[in-house]
Amino acid sequence: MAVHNSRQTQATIDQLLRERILVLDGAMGTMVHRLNFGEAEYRGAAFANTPKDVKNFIDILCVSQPQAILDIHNQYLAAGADIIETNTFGATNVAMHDFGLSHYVRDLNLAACKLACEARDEWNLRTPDKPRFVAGSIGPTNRQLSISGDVNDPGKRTTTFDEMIEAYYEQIDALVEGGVDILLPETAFDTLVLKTALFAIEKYFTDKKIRLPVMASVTIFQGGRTLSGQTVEAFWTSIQHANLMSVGFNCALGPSHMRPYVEDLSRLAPIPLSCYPNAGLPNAFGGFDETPEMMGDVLGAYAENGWLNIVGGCCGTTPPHIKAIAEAVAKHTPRKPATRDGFMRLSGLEPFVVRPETNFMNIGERTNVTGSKKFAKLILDEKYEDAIGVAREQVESGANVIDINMDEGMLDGVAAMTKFLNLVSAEPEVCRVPIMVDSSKWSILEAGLKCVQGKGIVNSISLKAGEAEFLEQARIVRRYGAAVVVMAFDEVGQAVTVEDKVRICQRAYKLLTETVGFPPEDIIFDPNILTVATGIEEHNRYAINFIEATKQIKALCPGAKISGGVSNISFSFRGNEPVRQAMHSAFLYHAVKAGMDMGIVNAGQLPAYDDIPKDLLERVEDVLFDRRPDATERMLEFAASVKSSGPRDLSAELAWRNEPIEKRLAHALMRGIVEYVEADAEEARKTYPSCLAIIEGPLMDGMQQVGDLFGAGKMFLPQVVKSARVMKKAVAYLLPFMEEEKRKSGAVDKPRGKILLATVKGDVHDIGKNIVGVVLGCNNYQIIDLGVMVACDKILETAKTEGVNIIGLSGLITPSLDEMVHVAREMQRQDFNVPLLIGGATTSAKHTAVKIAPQYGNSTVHVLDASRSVGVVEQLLNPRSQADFDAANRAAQIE
Ligand code: THG
Repeated sequence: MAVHNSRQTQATIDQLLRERILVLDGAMGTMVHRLNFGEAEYRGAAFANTPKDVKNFIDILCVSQPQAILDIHNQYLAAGADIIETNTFGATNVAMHDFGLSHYVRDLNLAACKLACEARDEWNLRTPDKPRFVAGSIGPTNRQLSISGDVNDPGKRTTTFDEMIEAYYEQIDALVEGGVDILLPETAFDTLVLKTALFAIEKYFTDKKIRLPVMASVTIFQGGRTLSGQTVEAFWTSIQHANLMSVGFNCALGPSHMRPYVEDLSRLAPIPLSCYPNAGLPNAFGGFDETPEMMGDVLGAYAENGWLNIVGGCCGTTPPHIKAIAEAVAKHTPRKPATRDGFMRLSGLEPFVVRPETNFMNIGERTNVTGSKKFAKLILDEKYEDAIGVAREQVESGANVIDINMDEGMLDGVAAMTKFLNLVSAEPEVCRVPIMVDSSKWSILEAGLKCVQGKGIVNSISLKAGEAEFLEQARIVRRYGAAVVVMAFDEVGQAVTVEDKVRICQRAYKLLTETVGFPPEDIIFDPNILTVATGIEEHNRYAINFIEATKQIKALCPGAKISGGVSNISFSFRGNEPVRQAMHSAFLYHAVKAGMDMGIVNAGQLPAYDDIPKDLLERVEDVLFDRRPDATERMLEFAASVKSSGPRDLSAELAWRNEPIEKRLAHALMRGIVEYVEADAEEARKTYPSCLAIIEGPLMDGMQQVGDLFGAGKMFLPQVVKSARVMKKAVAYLLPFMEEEKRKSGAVDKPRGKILLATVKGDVHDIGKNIVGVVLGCNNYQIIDLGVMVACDKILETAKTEGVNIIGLSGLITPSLDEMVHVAREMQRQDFNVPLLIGGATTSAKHTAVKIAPQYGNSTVHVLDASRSVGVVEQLLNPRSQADFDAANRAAQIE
């Protein structure tokens, strides 16, 4: 077994990275697909009897065709690669489970390492002055943690944080034992999944007392977001805690499309940057067109701009590409990593940076079961959709972060936190802000951390149970990459005096920065905002003490921030909102001047300090600053005379409610707002001739707009999924009326047609297919969804026994295109006469026309996105439009 000197490797790589731009290898899949292996070759002798088909699971070739993989490694090394990747992209339990090979994870990773390391060692002997390295490839798997796999249930997840940790840990263990020099989690499209890989790596390093360089690589799509919706900066913020050798991009886009994002990340990251794009965007046939020269030109220009430290290729690139890229960057000096600015950086889908000039950060308090009766009732009644509305209101009212607390005796806090946060992840307008997980129970805090892809805040830890627990919890928070609120508590209790507040915070600061290595900018002290004007004399100085402690802590603990629960100050005036709000504003005005950086507040309910009526302000400040012995008395007297100023002005937010019904439905679909859709559907029923006319008119028009915006990169997936839910809700509301209409018109109550949907063999992607299923289902078609990785035989057999009217095939990866051609050919051979629909990310009208349609005599139609599926299906099944539609489709395909 390879015994490494990992510290030596790190030092060598660090030195090389300062000297020149390092070259990573190119695609494994592209090279393998050229060899045209069939099922038999994929299986080889070792897997001759494995029950499931393994074709296109390229990792398995490390065992069944080792020489082929070794050859590819050697070709890349000959082309000039400094780093080659093991052929282990899919070699985790999570992904291998689908092939029935869970038990083989370890052996497969070891076999892959053996090949890559053998190639590396041979070249290192041959050219000792050019050291070569092996990076263990760790793929994203086919599971997501930030995105639901089920349009009907946005809170549903196909895996858990802990399951992913376990799966990655197993792979990492085998890769390290197999002798890799670097670990490389790559093609990350859900940051939370990447965080599990980084978490597992850190855990592994700690357990085994070893440390290897780690590169992390993300995949972004047009529009500059990850699949799970994060911007580049938000993504970087989410993983900046991991001790990385480099960060960068791979896959999805060609080099020229990556330009603005490479530039962004280059400006941000204080560590080396990697970039290994595809050879352009996939063409209509799922191939990649950029030549070695083209890629060399673009990447050479990036190098010239000083943006690169590591460069290579992803899908569609070959040894000639790597050679051209290596030559193009050779003459340029490597990028100098950005300097660290020491600002606190948080993220949701978008970044939030606390800069010196950031005035004050609002943390929305209302998503708290102990802080809001309304929210508590919604959660206890399991009305999660409405509870999400509370979060949305906070964000719309200007909350920069939302505080979420599920500490209620009647609740299973861990379950409620998990469920609520998973639902929040499906609401781009809510989860664009960072999350503060608030609980007095550690288990709930940790459950929360497992659900946020952004960089959030833990609220809170403290020294109340002693140093050991405090240190342990701080280390775990750090491993999750969150910032932390530290309450001014110690073993004796809550700090009330200025001296105690300062002493405890200083002690915590020293422990965190010196013992744990916690970055000072990620520490937030809460020196306890306690209630004033209680009638108890000892409470009179609580506001003053907080403000004075804030000044001293800021001076003594450089970089640390100050926060507090602002509404606590005014509990004595419960029920008198105007007085409470005036107290909050006045308190904040002074506390922020003293250095308070953020506060948990009722966002949107803070009057401007200057707008507080002068007589009220005088009495408020008398109380806050303990200016006269009768301050509380006078405040109470005055409070009785202060009336509520009425509800806040919702008119601007709800202006869209005054638009005509069509616009309202489109707005709701586009923004994913479910609240009013039933009322609007009801209203539409009054003016439209039938429910179906509403579905096919304004609702489908709205979906069409969503489809167009998605296609143009102006909306991203979570939003589209939300839109689908609004659609579903509207349709669910209309369905009973439709039945009624049908009964009245004497029509038989049966679905409008049976449609079979399947993701083809070798492919596990199904988000688009599921959306199509929902949209068609909403339109009263009966959907038979066979799921993912469905073999041709099964599709055709089911189609026959079920007597379906249409077959729809879906796929995302390039080999799926060939599989679709195969299915079309089989349909022809077996004399099928139902239309065939083709959809999915790599499919295109062109590929369908040139490669698939010619195989099959009946209508073969490419469907661009889910929003078009209903129109296509309807025209194909309606005897009146069928012939015209088919003729038009054929004419377009011939062209
Ligand atoms: N420090 C830290 N975290 C905290 C607090 C703190 N988390 C919880 C709390 N304190 C901050 N959040 C709130 C939320 C609501 C109210 C006060 C503090 C509040 N609620 C109304 C009330 O109780 O009168 C409820 C009104 C309603 O039901 O609508 O005042 O100090 N780190």
